[in-house]
Amino acid sequence: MTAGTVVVTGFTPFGTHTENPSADVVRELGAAPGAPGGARLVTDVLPTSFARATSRVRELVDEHEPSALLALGLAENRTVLTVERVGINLVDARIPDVDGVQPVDVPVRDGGPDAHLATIDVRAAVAAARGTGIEAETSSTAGLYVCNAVLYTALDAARAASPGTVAGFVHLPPARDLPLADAVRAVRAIVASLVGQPG
Ligand code: PCA
Repeated sequence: MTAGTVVVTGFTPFGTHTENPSADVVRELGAAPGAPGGARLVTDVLPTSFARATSRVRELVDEHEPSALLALGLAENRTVLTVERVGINLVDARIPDVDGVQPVDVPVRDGGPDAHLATIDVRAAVAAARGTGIEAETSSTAGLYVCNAVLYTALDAARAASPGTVAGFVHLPPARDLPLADAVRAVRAIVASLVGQPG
């Protein structure tokens, strides 16, 4: 079996942030020669917009039918890399998104299941990140903002349109807690773990 296509996404800055390490990691991954684990890598930086990020994720799944989709985002209040276990069908935005939209207590998808468990091997992803020498943990909440909406939507889209696709989400702490080079190495190792190959 070949490693197939892996889609890795980051997010634009949002709120008061002028940078988003998830976009920086995605740009570095896309620019580096040799995709992790021999996969065909597709990278994209999503706008931190509920409407545009979720529709783009659906397009990426439909267009590439990837073997794996890994979305990355910034968790401003965490100090270590976390691999999310679940996306839930609820939005409660504490700040407006980049389109100025601030949904409160609405579903990600009307009528969708309450939650989707991540379909990547979460423990293997944590182990892969730790194997590069950094701290990493599982997380049981991706929040109720755009990151959770993207994880839920990726899992929802994969289930409907591309059942061979596993999907998951990694929250990165701010760069002061995880320098860019370390984050890139850890994410490369996670991507390699998704396709069952050494990094
Ligand atoms: N973090 C936000 C949205 C975009 C990002 O990088 C979140 O955790 O929902």
